Amino acid sequence: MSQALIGLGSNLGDRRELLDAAVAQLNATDGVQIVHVSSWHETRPIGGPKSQPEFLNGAALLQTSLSPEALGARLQQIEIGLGRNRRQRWGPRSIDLDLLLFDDLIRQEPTLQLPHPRMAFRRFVLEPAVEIVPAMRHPTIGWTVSQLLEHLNTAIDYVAVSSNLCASQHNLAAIAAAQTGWRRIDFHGEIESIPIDYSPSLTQSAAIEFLRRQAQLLTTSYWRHDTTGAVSSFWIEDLLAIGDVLWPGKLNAVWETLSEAVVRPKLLVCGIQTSTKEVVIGAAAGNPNSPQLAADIQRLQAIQLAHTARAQRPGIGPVLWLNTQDTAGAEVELIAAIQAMS
Ligand code: PH2
Ligand code: MG
Ligand code: MG
Repeated sequence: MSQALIGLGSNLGDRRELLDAAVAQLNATDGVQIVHVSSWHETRPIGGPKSQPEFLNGAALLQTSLSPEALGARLQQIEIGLGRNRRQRWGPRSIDLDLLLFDDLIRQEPTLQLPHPRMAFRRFVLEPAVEIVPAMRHPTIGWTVSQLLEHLNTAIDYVAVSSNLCASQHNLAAIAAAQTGWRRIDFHGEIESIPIDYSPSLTQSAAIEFLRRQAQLLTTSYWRHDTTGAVSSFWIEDLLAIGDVLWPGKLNAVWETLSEAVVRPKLLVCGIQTSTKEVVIGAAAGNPNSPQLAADIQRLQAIQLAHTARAQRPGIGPVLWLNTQDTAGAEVELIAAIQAMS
């Protein structure tokens, strides 16, 4: 038997009746028993068309002998039976049933993503979920549902837009700042868009100097007399990922002396490195005929891997993963994620 956490939402028709019907149909499914259902929460619509109706959101814990694929298919079947049609992403819907957690499974497939990729920063998901499964753990972030919600309630308003976003981090940080009214923090170094535009001429001592300057921009004392939040067009661990590959242990040793005073992002925004194409373009932009190109590409790939490993390690908190090929889509995702936290 597995435990599955489901998110429920409705903003069309008799929302309460539709949600209750979905729960009843789930419970009547062979191999599924409902264990707990949260109360229904009235929530502001996040993303999608303007002036769509308010949502009613909830969460349900169920016990199941079904596979995650079979449960996902059953959720869709119930959605269709209750009049759901998928005309528009994040558009109004009679019923939305999302598989949030399935035991501690981690799956990254087009048809099945576990945990749900946006659950960790959505208040409309976490507030109902904490009523029924406060101690259920998010398997990649490593925090419980209760800790995730506590994070939204207490973390300093600071969004870090990683420079692994292939130079779109500046635009995205500007959009996030405009959306929130928060201050922008830009780092104007010689290596603005690390690690994609990583320059082989970066020395260890320059990297340490940049790390110190970035840390200074992010010290808690910087926030002390200021009530608004901030958005940075870098993540301080961008540099550490370069260090992991080029000078193992060296930047980390410096970071240990600085890290305590540095504000951690409430939300980290990172690019998903889907192919090596970006790497090749980034490297070739410098010198397409360089005999060093193959070695540079290999190093860049290692830096990207180190970067992803850092962003995925437990304790980092919620991460919004963006497709670096889809700039317009990334903006929409980022705005919605920031709204979903408030
Ligand atoms: N679902 C979405 C997008 N926006 N907003 C609220 N308040 N509640 C939702 O369930 C919701 C949303 C995509 O599934
Ligand atoms: Mg949904
Ligand atoms: Mg859905």
